[in-house]
Amino acid sequence: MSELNQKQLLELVTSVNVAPGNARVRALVARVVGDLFKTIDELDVSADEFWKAADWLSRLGTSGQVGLITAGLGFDRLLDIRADEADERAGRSGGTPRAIEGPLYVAGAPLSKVEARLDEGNSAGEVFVMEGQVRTLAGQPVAHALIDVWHANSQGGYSHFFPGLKPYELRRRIETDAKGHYRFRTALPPGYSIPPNSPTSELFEALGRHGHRPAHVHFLVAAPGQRTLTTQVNIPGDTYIDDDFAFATRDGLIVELERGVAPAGYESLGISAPFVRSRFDFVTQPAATAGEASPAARLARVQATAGRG
Ligand code: MBD
Ligand code: FE
Repeated sequence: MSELNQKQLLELVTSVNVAPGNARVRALVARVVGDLFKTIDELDVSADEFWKAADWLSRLGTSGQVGLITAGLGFDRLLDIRADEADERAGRSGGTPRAIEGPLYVAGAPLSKVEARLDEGNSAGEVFVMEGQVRTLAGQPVAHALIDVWHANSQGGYSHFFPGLKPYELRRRIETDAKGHYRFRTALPPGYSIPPNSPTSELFEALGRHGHRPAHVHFLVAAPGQRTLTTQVNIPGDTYIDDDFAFATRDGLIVELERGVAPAGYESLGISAPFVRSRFDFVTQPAATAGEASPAARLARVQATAGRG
């Protein structure tokens, strides 16, 4: 092959092909590779630095922590900001704000009607009940909405990602009643921290950043004809409530806690002593397309559209 300068190399890398390939992928790769070539040149990246980064990426991939890095570097929130901007341009507003899904969702949690216990009797932490209604923008109840809820245990760990939890522990799907009502019992969660001694912690240490999220509970709320809502609520009083490593906390998503609520009426959730309650209604927008009403989380969405570029 002939001698090449940097510019000629980039030109070649982004143009050689034996088939058209996928135009969108080609455009994105050309842009990203071009930006990286430029970064390497302008910041005078050494070969050792480059291969150290490549090794980190390989280890990140095998660790399954790519989603922690996307969240911690702001990409997940960026996509939400862009979705909010697109909504504003389209004149769509109102309802419960969206908040990032995060990397720790697992599809297929056990399904119950109207109420559920997420903690499976494993009651470390304060007894916490969240209850409310799913409503439309016009205030109508959303009958038989599906609420997928998941959160961390008292150690800040999520089932399927952290040792010592049962499959689907602290994960449930709850179908609301005809009036859109739901309620669940669980243990009031603490915050989350990125795993120590991991590719993720290596990067955050090098950036001089912490890897903590304030206490939160995740939701995916879906119903026919309604736009699927991915959101999170935050528990007030957490040190990191305004300093989330994933930049995902939002106004309107910090719940109020009522402490010392009398147990009467909560017997079916195994409650016989005062507990902590939060009332929270989810308000969903009308779906503009059938796809918007799909109950699929982000991974299932991309898998469903795989091959469409
Ligand atoms: C979490 O629990 C989380 O919600 C996000 C967004 C990133 C890492 C851990
Ligand atoms: Fe989380």
